[in-house]
Amino acid sequence: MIKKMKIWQMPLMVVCLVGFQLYSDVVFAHGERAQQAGIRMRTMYWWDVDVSPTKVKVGELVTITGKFMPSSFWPEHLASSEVASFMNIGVPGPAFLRMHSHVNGTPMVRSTRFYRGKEYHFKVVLKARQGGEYHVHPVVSVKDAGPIIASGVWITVEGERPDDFKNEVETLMGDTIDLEHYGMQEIIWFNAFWFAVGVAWLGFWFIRKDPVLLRRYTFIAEHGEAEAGSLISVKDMVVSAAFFGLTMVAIVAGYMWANAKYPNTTPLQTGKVVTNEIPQQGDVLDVVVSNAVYHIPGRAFNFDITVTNKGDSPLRVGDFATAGVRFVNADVLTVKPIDKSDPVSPAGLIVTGPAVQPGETRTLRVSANDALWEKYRLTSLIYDPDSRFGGMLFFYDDEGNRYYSEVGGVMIPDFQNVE
Ligand SMILES: [Cu+2]
Repeated sequence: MIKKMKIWQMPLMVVCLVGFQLYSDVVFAHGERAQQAGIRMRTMYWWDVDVSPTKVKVGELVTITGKFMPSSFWPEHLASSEVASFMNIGVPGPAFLRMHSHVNGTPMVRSTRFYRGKEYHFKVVLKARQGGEYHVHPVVSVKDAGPIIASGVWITVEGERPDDFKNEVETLMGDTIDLEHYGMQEIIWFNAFWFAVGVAWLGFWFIRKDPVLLRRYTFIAEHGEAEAGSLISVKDMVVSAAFFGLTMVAIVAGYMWANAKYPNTTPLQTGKVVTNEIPQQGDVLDVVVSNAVYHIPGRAFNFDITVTNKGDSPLRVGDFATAGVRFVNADVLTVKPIDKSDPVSPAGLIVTGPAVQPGETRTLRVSANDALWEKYRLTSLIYDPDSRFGGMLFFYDDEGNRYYSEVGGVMIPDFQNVE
């Protein structure tokens, strides 16, 4: 039975809706968990992402640094980061200005190629432009594949943008221009002019005794297309010719005006840069994965790793990172979440077996175990036609040195057994 809502119930409903919005953290997210789990797990591994400071005033700088590696298990059906990629920061709206961005010390003004299995270090400096609270993600935009994001960090920007807020750059001609307002008047005038032309053109056809569309449609339906010519009067032709002439004159005049006002211009640069190489990790360990099973009732992902330690100190597994989510072995390291939505499980990784001694090959059981699998919608991997996973295992020696090893393979779902 449907009841009509009483008037006093309406404010109550509004309060409820607002309440849901405030208390649900999903509404704060911006599609970061929407991408297929397989894509998020097997495209980019991100680690050591650091944002400082996380609280600034309008006009102050924020530095974001971190490391990433395109996965060797990059899905076949997805366009590769080796074709064209662009390092960026994902923020809702024009809340920051990007002052600098570097990958391996190479300026990232243009696109580049990021190769699978190679480590890259990035640094992006932002200037706060607008007050608010923002979930900021490092992003690599891959041509034809879309944005591949790291987990986000909340940044609070205090204050409002003053009217004299400046975003100044020096041109190649030595002039200093403020990009906040540069060319704004011309943009407004050009748009207003063409809007007026458009309205006048439509007005001519619609505000008349025999308006276009329906009247003419019925006329042609009755008399056939051969008679269509009789609908166009001499006045129609004169006005159309005048509009055509005016449009041509306006285009040519606009072009000549722009050429006279801005005699030196360069086209937008679309070439690719070659990113510097940095020293990669040495040949310290080999890891082979087997028996990767996701236990659905227990929300636990278990796999065996056969580790060969080629270094000279014992190694233990400290954390497993995949799709921006991090499962930490509390026996090896202590990690605190950066903020309220940092997807880290400080004790979510259980490793059965002792440290792997130098020269030794040993099989260990790894279990990544947390509700984050559900929260980040990674469990949907089991419904993919290609249920393969990828991730990064970090090993630590007694001195705290860290070594990584990429792991991946087929993940088999287990719908019944709880381990
Ligand atoms: Cu976000």
